[in-house]
Amino acid sequence: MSERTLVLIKPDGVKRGLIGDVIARVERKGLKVVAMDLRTLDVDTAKAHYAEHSERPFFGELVEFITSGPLVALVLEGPRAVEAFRALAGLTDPVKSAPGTIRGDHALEIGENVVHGSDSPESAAREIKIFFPDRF
Ligand code: IDP
Repeated sequence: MSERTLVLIKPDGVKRGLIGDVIARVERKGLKVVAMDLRTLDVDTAKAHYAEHSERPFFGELVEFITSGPLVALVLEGPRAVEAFRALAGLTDPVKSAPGTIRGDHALEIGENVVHGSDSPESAAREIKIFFPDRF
């Protein structure tokens, strides 16, 4: 059974030239890229994407960061794609993330952890609708 997940290569990842590295890991794993777009988010889209964090103290910072420059939005497809990409990404805190994961290899700060991946198939469906409203 195939599943879809929404992945973002966040502005820090794009700025640091990590688009190719992230996509190479995804493809090496066997996940398929079925949509891809480089864009800079407006504040409303960023707030909608991170709505579940709206009451958190770091929400303002999060929205400011994710709108700070171009990001790459991807839809990946494959068996257990949500879980498969989260395993590639590593933990939210890059310092606690194992070497060999995207965050474990490339980041030190929670706020600048290179990638986003949906945390459940339900979140994936919601997030894919935000980023690619007409595609799926
Ligand atoms: P996830 O991206 O690993 O699913 P979430 O808990 O959904 O992690 O948090 C969303 C994003 O918010 C994280 O990727 C991280 O960049 C940022 N974030 C989470 N906790 C903090 C924090 O305590 N300070 C600053 N940013 C945070």
